[in-house]
Parts: sequence; C-alpha cells; structure tokens
Amino acid sequence: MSEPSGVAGQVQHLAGAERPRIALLVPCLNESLTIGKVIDDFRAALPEAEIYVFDNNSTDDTARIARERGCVVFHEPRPGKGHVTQAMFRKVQADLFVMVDGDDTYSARDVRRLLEPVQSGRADMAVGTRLQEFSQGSFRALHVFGNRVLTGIVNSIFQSRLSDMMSGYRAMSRELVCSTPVLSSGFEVETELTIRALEQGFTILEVPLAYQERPAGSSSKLRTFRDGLRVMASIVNIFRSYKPFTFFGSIGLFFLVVGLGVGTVVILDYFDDRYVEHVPLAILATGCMILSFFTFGIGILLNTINERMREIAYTQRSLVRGGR
Ligand SMILES: Nc1nc2c(ncn2[C@@H]2O[C@H](COP(=O)(O)OP(=O)(O)OP(=O)(O)O)[C@@H](O)[C@H]2O)c(=O)[nH]1
Ligand SMILES: [Mg+2]
Repeated sequence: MSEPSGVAGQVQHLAGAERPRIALLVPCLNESLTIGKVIDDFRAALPEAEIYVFDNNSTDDTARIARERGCVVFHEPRPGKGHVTQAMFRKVQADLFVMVDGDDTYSARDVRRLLEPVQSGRADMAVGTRLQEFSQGSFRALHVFGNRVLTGIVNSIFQSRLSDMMSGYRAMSRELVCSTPVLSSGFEVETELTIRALEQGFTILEVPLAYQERPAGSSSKLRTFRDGLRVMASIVNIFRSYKPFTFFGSIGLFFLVVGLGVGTVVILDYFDDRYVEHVPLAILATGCMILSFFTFGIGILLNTINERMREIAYTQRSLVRGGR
C-alpha cells in the first residue's frame, strides 16, 4: 500500500485539537428491532461521540426510537445506502467519523480498537473486517464467496491487500471524508469508498472484528445478485476512470495481438505470390490495428488528464488539512 500521504497533516490536525469531535453515522432502513440497542451500546462504548441516524423512508419506528434517545436524525428522501452516505458526508462536520450498520451485527465493544489507528494518525481509514470471525448464519455463503472474488479483483487492479472490502463498519479521518467523492446510490458504496481511498493514496488499515447475525425478525436489505452486479459494474467503472491506461491499454493489446496474428498470415500470403488472396483477413488485420492504436491513444490521453486531476486533488487536500 502506498505511503500514508495524509498522515502527517492528520497528526498535526489532531494534535492541535483539544478533543476531536467524533461522529457516529448509522444508516437505517426499517431497523426498529435493533436501532435502540445499537444506540445504547455505542453511547456506552463511546460517550463522547455524537450519534447521527440517517433514515430513508423507514415505515417502522426507527426514526422515532433514535430521536427519543437523543440522536440527530436526518431524513434522506433518495433511497439506497449510497445516497445516504452522500448525505452523511455532506451534512455532518467532525474530526473523526465512524460508520456502522443499524442492524446490530457489529459490536460496539470494538469501536475504540477501530478508531485508534485513525485517531493516532496511523491510517486514514480503518475497516472492521468480518471474514476472520463470524458466527454461523451471519453471512450467506454466496456473500462470502462474492465478497472474496470482488475484493480479489480490486486487490489485483489496485495492488492492495484487503480482505473484506464491503464491511459496513469503518472509521475515517476528516480529510478522507472531505476529499472522497461518493457517487454511488446503493450497496456498492463501500466498494466505491475503498477504491477511491486507495486511488488517492490514503492509508487503509484492516482491523479484524467479530460479526454476528441479525436477530430473528430483522431482515437484510441486500439483494444478492442485483447488488453483486452493481458492485461489479462500479469496479469496472472506477477501474476505467482511475486506471485508464491499464484499462484501454489491455483492450489495445488485445487488438494488437489479433491484428499482428492475422496480419502475419496476410503478409506471408503476399510474399508467396505477390498477391493477397485472403482479402477479408487483410481487412480484419487493418481494422484491429486501427482499433489498437485508437484504444492505446485514448488510454494515454485519459491518463494525462488523470495526472492533471491528481495535481488539483492534491492541492485541494492541502486546503482541507489546513482549514477547519
Ligand atoms: N438509510 C438507509 N439505510 C439503508 C438502506 N439500505 C440499507 N440500509 C442500512 O444499511 C445497513 C446495512 O444494510 P444490510 O441490509 O444489513 O446489508 P449488509 O449488512 O450488507 O447485509 P447482511 O449481511 O445481510 O446484513 C443497515 O443498517 C440498513 O438498515 C437504505 O436504502 N437507506
Ligand atoms: Mg447487515
């Protein structure tokens, strides 16, 4: 993983603050069965944090229960965990952020262990990973498999060594929250957050934690195939826009290899009797070579634009570190 680019600034930032403001962010859709316990547990474990519950058109008592317990409740009209995360990043001001699901699957007892790397400046994002320790029934087998496959793809594209990219329990620095754009609308948001943080050179640290199953009567909002496909699509989109040379270069390489292979047949054909008999192959080879140059060109062009954008992002991050 890359050098902790934001850490020096973060250490300085926190050192200057008497007590960092901590925000606990809880996305909720119909979690009335568990939200009360989640709030009570986190209030006991982290009394200095302000708790924000983000509700999306819940049809049960989630919002009322949270309000009665003195939490700040925001209502987000656009459905989806991604939309809710966008609202969280826009509306809440703090020095340290902790995101946790409202379904009581993550333990409040682990919160300080999760916060510590970010608070001390060792990491910009600490992710509570679940795949080392989880109870029977807390995960559907297909989810474990899908998570491992998708995390593996991201690791190979971004040269990272993550084990659970989709965890909903994470601590983040103010700098990361202020400089990471969130554009996804649904469950692909955790993948997006992870990839964008990696791409910007933020340090991600994984903290293995326990994961327990939802209590009886509480239901998951995750739809295996639909949400799995959305995560896959968002990986492809982010890969294309953040690593354009690798993305378009791979396509260009494919056309180059096919063009050279087919072209060799055509050239040998020509040297045989000074006449090209396989005209369709000649057209195919020419087409492949043109497409290859095209895609390589697009890759180089987008890569150059990306470099410029990175320079702008770097300046913006300096501003985020400097001002409050
Ligand atoms: N506000 C809001 N919260 C949501 C929405 N979808 C899910 N959530 C919340 O996001 C958290 C994670 O959703 P879950 O359904 O538990 O998804 P998951 O943890 O990935 O999947 P499971 O392992 O099946 O629990 C829960 O607190 C949900 O209430 C949404 O559309 N709006
Ligand atoms: Mg859950």
